[in-house]
Amino acid sequence: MSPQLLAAPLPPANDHFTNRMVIAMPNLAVPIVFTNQSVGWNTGATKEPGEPEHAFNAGGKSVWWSWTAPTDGDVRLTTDESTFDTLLGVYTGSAVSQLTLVGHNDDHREARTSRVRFRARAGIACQIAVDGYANPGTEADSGNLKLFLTFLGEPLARPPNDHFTNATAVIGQFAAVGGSNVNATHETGEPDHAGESGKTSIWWAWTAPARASAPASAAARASAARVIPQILIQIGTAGRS
Ligand SMILES: [Ca+2]
Ligand SMILES: [Ca+2]
Repeated sequence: MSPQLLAAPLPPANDHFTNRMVIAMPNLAVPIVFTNQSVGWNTGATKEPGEPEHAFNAGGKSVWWSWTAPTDGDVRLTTDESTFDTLLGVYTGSAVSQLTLVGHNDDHREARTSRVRFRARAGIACQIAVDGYANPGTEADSGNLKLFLTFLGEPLARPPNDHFTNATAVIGQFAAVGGSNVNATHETGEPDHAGESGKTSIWWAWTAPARASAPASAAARASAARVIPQILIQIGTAGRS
């Protein structure tokens, strides 16, 4: 049998930032709801000089897309259903070495795919990188990828207690509350909750009653000791939607 030469895989067409694929927007009525699925691969892709590390990982096999929001609105990007351990980065800017981070993520599921939520501004191009996770000293992971984009344009109905300053007051020693975090947002400077970057938090504020009878049991007294005035209780998604 004659020896066969195995050719290295050709880099994908959108390997370099300057060759990023544009996700086209059709003309849609306001408020705009838009979904898009892009497919591709990063096998044979490279990392360019000055390119940032996506989601704090060295990566090494990035491919690029560009998408411009027609109005302000909410964006959700995922690499779910990709066949490898992805990194996802979203930026603004026009040079690979001078990008401003919008959001990035390594894993949001056990499958090691990625998800980023962010607020888009009308007419501002979002530069989207999908890379493969690289363990130290190893090549970046690679394979076939899917990039899902969901855009909900303004005007959007927000929960009344979306913002910290609009926390809904909870009254009384015993209370049960409900609400919805659909279309809720993550404010500038807001921390991650329980280690998750859910991005869709809503807020309540509860003040412990000034006078309360002493709990009878030791366990109840210990619980009461942890109650301090002006505790702000929040709930938000854990990023599993
Ligand atoms: Ca690249
Ligand atoms: Ca990952």
